[in-house]
Amino acid sequence: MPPPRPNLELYLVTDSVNLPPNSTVYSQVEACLSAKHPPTVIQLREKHLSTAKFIELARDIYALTSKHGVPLLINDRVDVALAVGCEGVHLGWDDMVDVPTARKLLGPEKIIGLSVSDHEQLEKALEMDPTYLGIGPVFSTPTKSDHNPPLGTSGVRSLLSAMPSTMQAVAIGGINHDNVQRVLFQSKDISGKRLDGIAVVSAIMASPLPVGACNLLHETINWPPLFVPTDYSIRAEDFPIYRDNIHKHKPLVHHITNNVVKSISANITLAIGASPVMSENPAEFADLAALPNVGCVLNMGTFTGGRESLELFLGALREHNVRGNPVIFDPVGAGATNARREFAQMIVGTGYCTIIKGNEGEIRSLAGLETAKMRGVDGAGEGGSEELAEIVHDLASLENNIVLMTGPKDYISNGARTFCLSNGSKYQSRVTGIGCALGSVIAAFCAAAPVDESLIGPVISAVGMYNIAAERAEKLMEGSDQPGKWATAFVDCLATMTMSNENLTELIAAQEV
Ligand code: 3NM
Ligand code: MG
Repeated sequence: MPPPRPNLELYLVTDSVNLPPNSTVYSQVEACLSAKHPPTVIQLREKHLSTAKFIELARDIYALTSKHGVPLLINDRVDVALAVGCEGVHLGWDDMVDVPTARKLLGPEKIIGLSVSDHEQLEKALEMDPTYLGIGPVFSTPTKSDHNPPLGTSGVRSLLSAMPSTMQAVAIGGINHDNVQRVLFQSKDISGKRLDGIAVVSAIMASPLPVGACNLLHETINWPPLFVPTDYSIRAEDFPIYRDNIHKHKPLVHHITNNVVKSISANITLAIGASPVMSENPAEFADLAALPNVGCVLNMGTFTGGRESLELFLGALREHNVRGNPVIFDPVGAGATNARREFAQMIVGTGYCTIIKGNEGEIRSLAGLETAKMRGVDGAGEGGSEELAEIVHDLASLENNIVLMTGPKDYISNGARTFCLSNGSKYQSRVTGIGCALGSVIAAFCAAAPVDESLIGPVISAVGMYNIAAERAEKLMEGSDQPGKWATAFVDCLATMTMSNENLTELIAAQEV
């Protein structure tokens, strides 16, 4: 008898506390089962019912679920599952019985799920051979008051990669139709191990329209996310088009950026033909994100720390993620202090950063690698070029996004292909804000690009154009050392840059690593 392999795609956990008016657990489950896309498995979770009442409710629900062929699991109570004869149980670590005992009581055909929230639990869980694991909480959730610290998608991924490929897993905690695509997409690990589904309580149980909630979740899970490229090809003949698209679409770049670089970022955004907006008012994030051709720059250079500043960044990230807008995250100084490293990791773990851009120290820090002790935020480079290309590639592949490491050479990867640009000017690191404002230019290129295309082309194009303008401005200095004058000349060069008269075909073709 092979062990059961339930379809865990949309896993509903019931809750009698946050029901909408005039509904019951029974009526919500009944409605869900009538949906075009009902939950694929249902767990009955009752923390306060007497055994007799629990069995009575479970029998009623089982009559519904068995009619629709949806497996019913009972939270914690093996005795209730036995009394009802349903498909299995879901256990936690403080529950009455452990997995081996439940297996003995229920027999080999029943489903036995187990919750895990860290590596220590995972290790113990794997010894007990449950049918599937419930990983959580992904996000902080009011539905379960005593939950463990949130894992973020990076925490889920880390647990997934420590599981054998045959072990089934769902994630739970704060998942809803806004974030489900991102949770599934980002939790995928480097070897391709992915979640078998997601579990929700309030996204369905607290909804006054549970049928719509089920169908919407099903569709969101099965549709390609807005931010996932469908095309990884890079055609150099598109480069002039990416540039022209900025004039054509006049993208808006929403910045939450640091106080030192606001003015130069705004001027450079304007110079290339895009519009900057520096908004740190959460009340307008949703409206800004809903505009056409919008990109977002999140730069933590002068973050103040604490809950409020984290909420500010996460609020913008959430709104732009929901719309599928490109978000470029600049983890300024991420390797310099613990507070910065933690802040950067919270952002990357809680939202989807389409592009992460940083210097060597910052990217190393985000990749969880040792960083040489950094003194300011302008982290010094030390790695060889092969090593740097590999770090950039691995981080992009892990995050399923694009990573750019700036420095004497710029490395760009989407986890599939990695490019290196060697052009640019020494002045780029001598005038403050020039590095940060590259983020604005990249955001503009990406926001103006066609929605379903890979953004690696626009990113390479933006960096290439930026470097060429920097070289041209340097030539105008005629050898004398004039960083101030260079900065002005650079903005002017950017304003007049077109890509068509640059031989970027050669630049790119020669530089794939
Ligand atoms: N278990 P919602 S979190 C039942 O971390 C449960 O194991 C969790 O509710 C865990 O979908 C959770 O409303 C509640 O956020 C999830
Ligand atoms: Mg439990």
